[in-house]
Amino acid sequence: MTGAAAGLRIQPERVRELLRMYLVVGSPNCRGADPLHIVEEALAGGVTLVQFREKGPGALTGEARFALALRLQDACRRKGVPFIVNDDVDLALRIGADGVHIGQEDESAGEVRARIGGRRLLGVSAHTPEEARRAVEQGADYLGIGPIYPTASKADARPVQGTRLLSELRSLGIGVPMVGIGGITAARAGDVVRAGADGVAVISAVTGVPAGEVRTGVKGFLTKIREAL
Ligand code: 3NM
Repeated sequence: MTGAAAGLRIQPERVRELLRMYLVVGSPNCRGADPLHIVEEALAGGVTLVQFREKGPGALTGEARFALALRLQDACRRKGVPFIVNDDVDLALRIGADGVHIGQEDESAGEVRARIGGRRLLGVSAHTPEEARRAVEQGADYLGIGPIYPTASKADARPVQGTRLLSELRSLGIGVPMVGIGGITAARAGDVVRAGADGVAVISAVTGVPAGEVRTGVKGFLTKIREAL
């Protein structure tokens, strides 16, 4: 990346704050509830970043998927919370999203960074120190590390790794912003942060509870995260 492009990047300390309580959501995770309602409640509870991940059985496609992305993004904009898109760079650019999150199976981080420019957030899932280093070299703003605990929300999740990789990356001196993901509950959030994560990314602990409990659930997460920082 050129110096000028690097200069546009979101500052790491700001990225760390955005990762504190990171909601990953798509309609298949909402168990029949309106995803917009779940996202609005989660925003009211204080989520700091939202990722649109419309994947898995029953996932919307085409214009319905596009329309849902716009509705959720609009709710996030009203609260000043960044909205990013999983995998689909075309969708992210079409809606003017705040960033993209990619896995190791998707386009390379370098290719995605070139497409989205310096100002948008780029997150990359990493499972080894080598993957972590490569993602950072290619322009990732943050790393997603998981699955920390068993998860039912991702069919092709890698083997559970506990908090080991988070601590290993920190002990190797890799200081990039990182978020833990996979099976994280409020009760476990403190352990994930103490192992070196800047925050936690969750699906089911927020989207899988009754809609009336989402807001207090998110607040409970934030309490545990703040205690552990
Ligand atoms: N990515 P839940 S685990 C989307 O390991 C995702 O990279 C993972 O959902 C990874 O909070 C996961 O319900 C699912 O366990 C997280």
